[in-house]
Amino acid sequence: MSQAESKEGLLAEVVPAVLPVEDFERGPLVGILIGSESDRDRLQPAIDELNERGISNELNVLSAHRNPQEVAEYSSRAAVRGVRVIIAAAGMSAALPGAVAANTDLPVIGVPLTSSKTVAGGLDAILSIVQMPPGVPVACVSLDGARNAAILAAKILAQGGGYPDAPPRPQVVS
Ligand code: AIR
Repeated sequence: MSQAESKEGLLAEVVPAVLPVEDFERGPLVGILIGSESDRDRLQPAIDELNERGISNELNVLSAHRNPQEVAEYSSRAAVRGVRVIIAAAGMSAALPGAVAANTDLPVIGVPLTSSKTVAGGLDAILSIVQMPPGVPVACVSLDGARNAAILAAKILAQGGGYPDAPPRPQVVS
């Protein structure tokens, strides 16, 4: 097999300016970002929902304000790693979903979070996520709506044939 026919060769042709081939590491279908370690518990319902549906996921702690370069790097590499949806959650001045969307064409689902430090009960985070400028959309679920973000991610994946082989969901019999 020639270099051009190999996975590395094809990748180098498709994304030469985005990512050195040696840095390529396969990622999950859903990438979850949180702005702080203090947000972790509020995102657990999203992880539980994705796991129950058999959807691969990863969680990274990256703040739009404290780690802006890492956020840009993660976001710009996500698609080529195989990530198909990004869930970004933050409290207070929640720039994270927007900062992610500025660096990727993948769909971004924002989760506004309550925070012990908020002065606005979470409305600050909601407005930060909802009020994106024209041309850079992010979806926004309800305050602390981590589970809904995961369900929405599953629906997005189902549209593109990216839905993995998952065990059947338990049927609710009423
Ligand atoms: N945050 C962190 N960087 C930017 C923002 N908006 C958010 C976190 C968390 C809140 O600030 O998402 O909800 C408080 O973070 P910490 O680390 O001080 O507990």
